[in-house]
Amino acid sequence: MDRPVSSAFVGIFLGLSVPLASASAQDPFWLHPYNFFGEETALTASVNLGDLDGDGDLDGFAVNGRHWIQQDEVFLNNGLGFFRSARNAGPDRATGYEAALADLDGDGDLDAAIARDLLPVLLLFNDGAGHFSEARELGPVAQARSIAAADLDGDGDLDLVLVQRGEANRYFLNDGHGRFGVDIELPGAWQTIQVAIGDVDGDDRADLIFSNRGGEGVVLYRGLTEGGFAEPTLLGGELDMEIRAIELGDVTGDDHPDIIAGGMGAESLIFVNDGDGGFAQIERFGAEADIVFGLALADFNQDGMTDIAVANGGVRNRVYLRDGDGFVALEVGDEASDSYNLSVGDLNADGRPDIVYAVSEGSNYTLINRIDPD
Ligand SMILES: [Ca+2]
Ligand SMILES: [Ca+2]
Ligand SMILES: [Ca+2]
Ligand SMILES: [Ca+2]
Repeated sequence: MDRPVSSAFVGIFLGLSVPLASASAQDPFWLHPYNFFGEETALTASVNLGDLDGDGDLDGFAVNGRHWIQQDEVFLNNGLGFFRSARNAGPDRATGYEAALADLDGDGDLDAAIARDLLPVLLLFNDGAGHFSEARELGPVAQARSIAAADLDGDGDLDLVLVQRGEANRYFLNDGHGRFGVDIELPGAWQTIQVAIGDVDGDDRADLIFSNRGGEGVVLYRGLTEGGFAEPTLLGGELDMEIRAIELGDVTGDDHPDIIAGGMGAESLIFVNDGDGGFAQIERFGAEADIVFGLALADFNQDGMTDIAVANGGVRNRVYLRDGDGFVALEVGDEASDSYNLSVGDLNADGRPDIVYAVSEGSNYTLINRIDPD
């Protein structure tokens, strides 16, 4: 059963919205009262985007609870970029940090694999209309913090990489029908929080990059052409900084994916890809005030250069627009928010990438991109 989104909250907010309304005419990232969604008590850890009900617009899949027990939710886009109705995702309340949205069973719709704290992964299969009632568990009980889907073995179906804080991270190979009979532990164990996947060295094999808490740095596992992964490499040596967020994408403009690592009380890092998947050069960006829990990449101002949006815990969120060799910083979003993660996608189909912030102790919200192309 679908339910309307947060009308009580919006009503209260509208009564107090004078500063917002006056600022909104100029804001490059528009925060309308209808952009807030989800209960403030839901402890949302992440909201991922995908067309879940098959009507062509991007919907949100919110994983709620973190290491407490809450109900995950699907938020449906009304076609104009607003999440105005919600439904439960999955049959039960549980812990949870993140969902990978991918067609796991090969029937053409997006399914969800959810990383849950001290519970196995939950696989939820989409009926094609955005209902996730068929559930199956996968893997061991661990402090799962993140999960991502990619074709790791090159057989055309989407496999899963699971982050297990304090234990070996692992991956599961798909048989093409959403069954994951192969479960492999990667060597090494860290306080891993996030994973990014992509081909950094151009051999058409997916490589894995993990970010670790506690000053344990950033670790790269190269995918091997014969299958499996090489022994891990620690990037940048002993970095002596707290890193939770990791992303992969070409920021320097040479078409080779760079590795972006978020700083917490420190500037963030770009490990610059030398074109062969070497990362000896490190650039810094951002502010020492940033407390980066999440990173997302997009060309927000459509100038051909990739920009970086960060989700900050306890301080203002920021978007860093790439400008030559540096960045121009924009403060964005709700001043009061304490963001835990973010996603990027074109919510209102105007060609401009918008932002969704997941707020653990407050309402989630979207920001509609209104930057005119250069
Ligand atoms: Ca949709
Ligand atoms: Ca499917
Ligand atoms: Ca595969
Ligand atoms: Ca740009």
